Amino acid sequence: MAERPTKKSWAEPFKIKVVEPIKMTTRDYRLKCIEEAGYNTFLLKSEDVYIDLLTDSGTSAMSDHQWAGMMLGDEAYAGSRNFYHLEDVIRKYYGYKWIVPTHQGRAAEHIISQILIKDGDYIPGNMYFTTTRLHQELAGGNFVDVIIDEAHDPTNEHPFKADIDLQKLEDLIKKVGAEKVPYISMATAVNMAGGQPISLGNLKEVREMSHKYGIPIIHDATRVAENAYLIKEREPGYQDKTIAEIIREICDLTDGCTMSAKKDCLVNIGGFLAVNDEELYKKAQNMVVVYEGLHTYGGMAGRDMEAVARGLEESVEYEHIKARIGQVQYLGEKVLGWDIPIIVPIGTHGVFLDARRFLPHIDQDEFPAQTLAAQIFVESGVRSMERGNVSAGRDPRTGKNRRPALELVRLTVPRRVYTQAHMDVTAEAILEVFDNRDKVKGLKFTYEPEYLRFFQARFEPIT
Ligand code: PLI
Repeated sequence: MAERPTKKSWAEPFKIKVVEPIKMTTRDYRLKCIEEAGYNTFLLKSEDVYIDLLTDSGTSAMSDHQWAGMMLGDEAYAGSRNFYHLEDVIRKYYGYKWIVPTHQGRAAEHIISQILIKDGDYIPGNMYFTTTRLHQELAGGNFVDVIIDEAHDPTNEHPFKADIDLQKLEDLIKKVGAEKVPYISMATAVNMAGGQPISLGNLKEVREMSHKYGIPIIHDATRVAENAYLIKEREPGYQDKTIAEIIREICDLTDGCTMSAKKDCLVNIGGFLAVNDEELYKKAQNMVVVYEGLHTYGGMAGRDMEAVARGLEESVEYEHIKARIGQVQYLGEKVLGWDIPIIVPIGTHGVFLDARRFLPHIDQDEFPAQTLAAQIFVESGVRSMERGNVSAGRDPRTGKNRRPALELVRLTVPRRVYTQAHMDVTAEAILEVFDNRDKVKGLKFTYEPEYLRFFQARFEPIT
């Protein structure tokens, strides 16, 4: 007889209404595909992918309520009713006063960076994100990582690895002077650290420092609901709070946010910038008409804004977020059970394989994580993403690869898209690659673009 369960199972709070077929291909076919894609999973065709864990960005399944909202799109050039609905929802859940819609997160990053950063400024943040740092640098700024050291250690089990090291932050402010620090760049559920949360205890202390030196906090709220769930799970005093209450507490400790709605907000496209300062808002509102579109649609259609508004409301529901993170943890626990090296604690939006320990024979300048992502695709048809030396890019001062401490492959779980069976198949595929890891060889560039090279770079195997 099978063992009786020791804990209660959970299930997704939805049933499936529409399905999209996916196909399994042969290993030979996939080898051809990855060669043609220059060993970069971003350059594969989606139809050649079996289980697509490239990203959780824009890949969510929308609810019937969101799809119904799409039919209520008000496509007026100016003053769309969907914009006002979106504005109301953002004000209600995040509490920011002024909202500038954009087509996605990086457009909001571009606008805030251009407005706030002056040449030679320093922007402290809890680990870099690719597009965020690039926009800060393009505006003349220098990003400085002030996340706690634990975040750079994949084996460290600190429950809030996205916390800011207050000493590092204050040292920087004292060294360069507060006038050279236009804002603190604080992300919730830090992506490049493995989807690790910030604690409210830490954020309150960061807020005190921000007030002490008169430096605002700009929040990357892309996965704020996921961070809120882990606060509820892990931070003393928050167990009885709702996800919505925790989100509001986070946002109230900051001065504005950039948002890629393509993640938490359960849509395929969309984003916004939200701020409390009216002068800043006016500047952003004026800039958005240059780069995106009128200030009541940014880069979104009316129907897209309606889907974001409805998705944001769904994102704060406890049953949704519990199942979402529960599925990521299910996959993580499965691979961890076979001693496959991943980042612990398991994060919010994906399982991050530690390519340094997975492929210890490959030097970081031969791109172990890039290599591993390509190998996983060849062996199984599962698509993942490199988050290591290729993503980190070159140091603009030295021109050398940055060789970040974390060399990761991200198995990112889209929201409401795959079943537990897909997670089982994925875990078994990773195990198979792990068993044959000694044979895998590293990669070298054949083409390296100037900006965000991981998206379009091409490689070939080192023979
Ligand atoms: O892809 P965008 O432009 O909507 O958003 C950029 C962006 C900003 N911040 C964070 C934390 C992100 O994760 C992010 C985009 N992330 C992608 C595309 C990802 O695959 O994780």
